Amino acid sequence: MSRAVCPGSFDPLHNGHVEIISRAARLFDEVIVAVSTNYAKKYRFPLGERIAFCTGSLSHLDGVTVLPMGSGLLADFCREHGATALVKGLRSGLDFDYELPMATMNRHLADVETVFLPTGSEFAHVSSTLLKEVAFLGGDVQPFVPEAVFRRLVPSGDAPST
Ligand code: COD
Repeated sequence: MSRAVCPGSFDPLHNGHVEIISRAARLFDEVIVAVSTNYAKKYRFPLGERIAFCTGSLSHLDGVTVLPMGSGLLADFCREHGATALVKGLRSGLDFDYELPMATMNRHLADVETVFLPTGSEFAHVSSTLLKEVAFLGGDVQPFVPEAVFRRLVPSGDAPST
């Protein structure tokens, strides 16, 4: 039984995340989506809502569960849940430079391997931070987020007229 963790803030979940988690679910028997809480970080959406976005938008995927990660080490979370791999999406070389030291550290801490999946080109420019800014300024983010997230990012639920 292979078990992997897809970690993130998911503040909020977007379709780039969903795509990577879907692909991870094809590679591993079980995938745990671990939603982080870093008390030094300011989130737009509280943990319960970030978990609800993930649970609601990933329910069609077999073998995928959503759990809070807590505020400790991701390596400890992997050990506690018997996961031997982490799955991360890579949008660019910048992501790789940021992720590589963490991958090496997580292997050192818990003997957990990191599997990098290249992002689909349609999501290579997407991040939670950018979507929050574009939505706040009235841009159309509907193509990039699940419906439930769209309704919270754009409270009227309508795409802005262009
Ligand atoms: N397309 C595909 N994948 C994407 C995209 C996209 N457009 N955007 C993001 N992703 C993937 C990336 O793999 C990313 O890692 C993941 O989705 C989650 O993205 P975010 O932005 O929600 O999450 P982050 O980057 O804020 O999450 C960081 C972690 C929670 C993974 C990190 O802070 C962590 O490991 N924290 C635990 C503390 C710890 O152990 N620290 C020591 C590390 S060695």
